[in-house]
Amino acid sequence: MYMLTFEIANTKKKTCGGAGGQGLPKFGGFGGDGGKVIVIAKKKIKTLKQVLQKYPKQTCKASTGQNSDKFHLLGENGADLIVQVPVGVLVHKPDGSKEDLNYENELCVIANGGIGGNHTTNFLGVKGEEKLIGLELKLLADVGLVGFPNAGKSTFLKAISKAKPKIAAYPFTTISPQLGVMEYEDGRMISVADLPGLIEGAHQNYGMGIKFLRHAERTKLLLYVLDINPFQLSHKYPERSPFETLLLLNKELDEYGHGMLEKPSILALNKIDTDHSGRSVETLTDLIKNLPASLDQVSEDLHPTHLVNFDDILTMSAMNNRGLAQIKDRIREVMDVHAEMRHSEEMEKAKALSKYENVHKEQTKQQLV
Ligand SMILES: Nc1nc2c(ncn2[C@@H]2O[C@H](COP(=O)(O)OP(=O)(O)OP(=O)(O)O)[C@@H](O)[C@H]2O)c(=O)[nH]1
Ligand SMILES: [Mg+2]
Repeated sequence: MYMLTFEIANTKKKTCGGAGGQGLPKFGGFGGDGGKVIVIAKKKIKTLKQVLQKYPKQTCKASTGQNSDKFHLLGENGADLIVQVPVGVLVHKPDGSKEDLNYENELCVIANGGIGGNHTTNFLGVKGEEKLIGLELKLLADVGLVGFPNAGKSTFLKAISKAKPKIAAYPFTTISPQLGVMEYEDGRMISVADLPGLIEGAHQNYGMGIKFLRHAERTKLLLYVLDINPFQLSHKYPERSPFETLLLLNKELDEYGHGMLEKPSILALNKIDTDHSGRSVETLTDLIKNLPASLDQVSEDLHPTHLVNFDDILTMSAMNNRGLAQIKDRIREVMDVHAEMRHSEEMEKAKALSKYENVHKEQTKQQLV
């Protein structure tokens, strides 16, 4: 027999797999093995609440292996306990490792059942493993907001949706992802996830933004929010120019991997209301547009290995609602262009595959003739 507990948000739950069935020493009969506990991703399951509803009891059991008896010397194996979870679940395992279930039918065996009684176990059924797991559903938002602390991500979310995130003039105001929905005049809706700020060294586990980046993995577009003013996290950190901050952000996302830099992306230069002469925005935009040549303006340790290639660079004052309509429109356009491109690529692949299959069929036919 084995057990697993899963923790969903703040809910804890235990489930048990089956024990191995008893053997029958007199006739050398083997007990069946206990069932496994398996977690499988299914599109039809939308929320973790559904998982909880399916398993309302504190403890759920998978089947025990059948005992061996005179008429069935080989006891049947116990049925597996198959826990269906939404696609995008992250399974936290007891050893601290995590497993992503990002696709339909992707599964993960949590623990094996106990083996059925046989000569090696004195014909006694063995207990299965006991496991404690956590299930976490990664957010599914269309757009992810990434940026350093204090850049104005939450201010942007508040301005473009009905969400009411906390906003304050100190870093790490947002400590957990926040969701909002942008509505367009024609009824189209695009969801936006505001994520806790990233800091330099985030990929080495500094700060807490990195652990929330997984919520950006499934987004279709990243909106980089950058304060056009210099940023200094604390006296322990050097003051960074906005250009340096952008490069550091790029570097952190690059180190994180998971295709972050390949995602469609827009850069929003925020707080333009503080740039009275307009010169800061101009200088910064020039530096960004002149990448990679402009890298020689900053020290080498700030150079990202791969540079992000923005679909667009726009300016805004999230606080004063300036530039937001344009950003909203561009988000939609860029998302649609990329969706169209992905669609055409898939069609091309499907076409190439069917051509290959036809040629292959033709060749096989000729060989048979
Ligand atoms: N002047 C000006 N201030 C802004 C603007 N946008 C945001 N702010 C201010 O910047 C500060 C930080 O804003 P937040 O929206 O909390 O920043 P954040 O990026 O969510 O920060 P974290 O949650 O710490 O990652 C707040 O004091 C905001 O009022 C802007 O367009 N102009
Ligand atoms: Mg915030």
